[in-house]
Amino acid sequence: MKQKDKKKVKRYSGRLLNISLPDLDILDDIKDQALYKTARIGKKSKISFKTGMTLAQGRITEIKSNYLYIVEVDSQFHTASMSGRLKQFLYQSHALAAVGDTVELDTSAAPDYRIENVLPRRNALTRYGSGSFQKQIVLAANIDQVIITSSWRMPIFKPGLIDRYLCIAAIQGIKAIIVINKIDLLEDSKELEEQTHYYRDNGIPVICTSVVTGQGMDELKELLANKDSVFTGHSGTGKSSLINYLEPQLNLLTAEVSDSNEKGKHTTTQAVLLPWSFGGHLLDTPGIKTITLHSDDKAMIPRVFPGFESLYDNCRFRDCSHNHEEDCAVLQAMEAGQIPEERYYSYLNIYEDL
Ligand SMILES: Nc1nc2c(ncn2[C@@H]2O[C@H](COP(=O)(O)OP(=O)(O)OP(=O)(O)O)[C@@H](O)[C@H]2O)c(=O)[nH]1
Ligand SMILES: [Mg+2]
Ligand SMILES: [Zn+2]
Repeated sequence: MKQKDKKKVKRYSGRLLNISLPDLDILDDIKDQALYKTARIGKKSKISFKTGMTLAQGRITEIKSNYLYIVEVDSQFHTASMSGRLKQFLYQSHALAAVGDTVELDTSAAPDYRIENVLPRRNALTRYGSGSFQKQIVLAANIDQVIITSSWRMPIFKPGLIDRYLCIAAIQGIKAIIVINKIDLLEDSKELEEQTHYYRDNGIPVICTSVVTGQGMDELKELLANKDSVFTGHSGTGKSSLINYLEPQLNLLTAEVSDSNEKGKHTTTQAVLLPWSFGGHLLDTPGIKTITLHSDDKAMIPRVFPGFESLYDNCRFRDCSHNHEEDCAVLQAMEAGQIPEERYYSYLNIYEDL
């Protein structure tokens, strides 16, 4: 609206009469307190003036739209909306809440459920949009481990993406497990050993699985039991297939990988938190092409890249980027053959990308 047009808009000047506003004393009580007055907006969103609520604690299992969520309370699933107060104060965080968040649900007006509080997160698996404005995307909150799912062939094993995921997990303090699926397509076990021993040597579990032969499935199940795990990785690597194998009644949608370009069809489109019958939860997620780290995390990469933690302290410079510096323990380890060149260049690739 132009400035001069604005003047033409007439304000309603009458007074509102005969409106009864019950139960406003409580507002005065709280709003006059010095503590409320000086609180920051983020904090105010945590203070509710509603009365007569019945709050139940639950967990977000699925996000239907910006403001509509599925919340599990004692194994019952409810569709719930976000309270206006949270919408107003949390909108800057792009996503009001993430799958896995613990929330307080007002059940007093059932079946109209409302999320009245999002409780603080224990952790969050986060990635960032590419582009200069790095929008935060929370994949999951309050989880125990991330299952980095790759396939040996169809699509071909790409350790570079695994390295990225391992860095993200390390920065966010979440345990990571590497799954190499479709191991029935393996022809040369020496090649597999060459590509994976580095991770095992550095204490990262690597499990080779196949839903065709059942190889490795017991081992995988053991690691998943009684934990909350997020399955992530390229489209078509078999995330949904692995889950279906372990929990057939879930019957998740899967689709063949294209023969010509070895690309998955992005079959899973929603991240949904589901319970395992053997304890714990799973989160199947849509396959993604690449993952971007936040530029603020750049300084962490030389320290958290798999296998670098123990070497980092031996570099001469405290902020060594393991690139050109003198007396760099990582460069020395690579020259001595302790770090495969491929892993080192994968590190440089991630580091220089930021
Ligand atoms: N040979 C072989 N094929 C498999 C195996 N696991 C899955 N597949 C096939 O791989 C294709 C893709 O599997 P999905 O489970 O849909 O893959 P996804 O990772 O969930 O893919 P998105 O949902 O697109 O991210 C399907 O045709 C599966 O039958 C395996 O162990 N061996
Ligand atoms: Mg899937
Ligand atoms: Zn160094």
